[in-house]
Amino acid sequence: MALYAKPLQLNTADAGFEAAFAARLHWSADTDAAIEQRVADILADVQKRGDAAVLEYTQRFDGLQATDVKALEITQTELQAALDSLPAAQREALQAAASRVRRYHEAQKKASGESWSYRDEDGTLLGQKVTPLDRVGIYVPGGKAAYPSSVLMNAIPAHVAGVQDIIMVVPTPAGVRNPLVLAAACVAGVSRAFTVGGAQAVAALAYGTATIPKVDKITGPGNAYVASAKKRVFGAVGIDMIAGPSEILVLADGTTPAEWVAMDLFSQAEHDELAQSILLCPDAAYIDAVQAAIDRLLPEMPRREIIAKSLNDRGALILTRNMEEACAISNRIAPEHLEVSSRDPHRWEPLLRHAGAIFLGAFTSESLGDYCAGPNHVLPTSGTARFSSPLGVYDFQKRSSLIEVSEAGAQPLGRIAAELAYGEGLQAHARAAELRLNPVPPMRDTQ
Ligand code: HSO
Ligand code: ZN
Repeated sequence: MALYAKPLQLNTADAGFEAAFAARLHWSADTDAAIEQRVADILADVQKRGDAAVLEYTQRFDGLQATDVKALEITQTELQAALDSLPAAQREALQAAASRVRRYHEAQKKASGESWSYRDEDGTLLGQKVTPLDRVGIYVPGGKAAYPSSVLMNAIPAHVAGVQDIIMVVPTPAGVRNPLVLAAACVAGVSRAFTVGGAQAVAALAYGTATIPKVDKITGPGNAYVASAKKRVFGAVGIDMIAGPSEILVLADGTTPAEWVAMDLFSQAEHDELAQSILLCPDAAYIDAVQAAIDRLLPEMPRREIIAKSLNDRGALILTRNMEEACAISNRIAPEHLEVSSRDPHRWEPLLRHAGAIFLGAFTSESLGDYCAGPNHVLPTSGTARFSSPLGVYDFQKRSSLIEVSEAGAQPLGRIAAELAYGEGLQAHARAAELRLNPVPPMRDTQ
């Protein structure tokens, strides 16, 4: 069978554009009822039987034989040994990526993650105190999609935020550990790691067992079981997001070599058959050149089967009337990754409002952002960039309001509060405010 990748070609000037565009974008997050039920059972069982249940599921699903969950812990010595035994080039790349990601998140903390306060003229203090979460759990997928880069992207912002305990869980089928994942955990400052995965790992982190500590928030991607488990434990603990398939949108003015853009589309498509790669461009000849580059380059790609399926089922090359229209369509899609592959990216950037990450200019391939530019690669998918943000230091912090009312400040505030409290029929509220007035007024009836 000939292998080809022909993303759907659309033209915004065609009458059928809107319908074809909507159909191509559509992705259903429908969950499977059987998975939901199994996950609910596993969560309840781990909550009830703790370590014993974790051990049983780990044996059953991952074929890991152990007599006790303690034996599933990866020690700091083992994490360090994994780092030490990497080939030097890989170790250096991991460390270089980690330090750039750390620097970016430190800047993020400085810009928006610090406590602040101000005083009224009468001395009353108002402010916001920012504190890190005490303990977080990081889920790292095993198997096909075991990404050491995702260990960095989850653990480093937690570490920068000041989280004391970062607990990593990673499924380890048949006990085969991924040395790059362990090395990344070491570099990123993970405190403890367990070779446990699936819904049972999420349950252990959410409820705690004798061996695995209960955390305050669980972050990190996972399969359908993990996603379902995270949704169910939300409330008992915080979660980051439920990620859909990965996406890239390239907005091109036709000045970037077509091979570069074709490879950027491939780089997202190779993640997953459900991944979505879209090109928006006002130049029909350039769209043909990208399609020709796809035809030329695909046969060389080891993951060509996945790439082809992703591009054929979900990809699109869209001819627009002009760059302004391309920007407007990009805003409607609100893509996870948006490349502005243009000679003049700063001309278009002000028009772009909704995207997880915006990559400006021909040299900024998404893959640089995936690994080492600095910003986080855990990004909102499926249009959720309309209302949410990349994973960041702020996801590992929380805020408390601070109020200190001076005696002078209690006078005007007491009168305002009492008036509103009587209006709400809440006399104790009114009196609590009035007792601090000088002189204390007589008590009123509520109206
Ligand atoms: N593009 C992926 C992240 C990743 N890429 C990890 C390579 N490794 C989701 O944003
Ligand atoms: Zn990627």
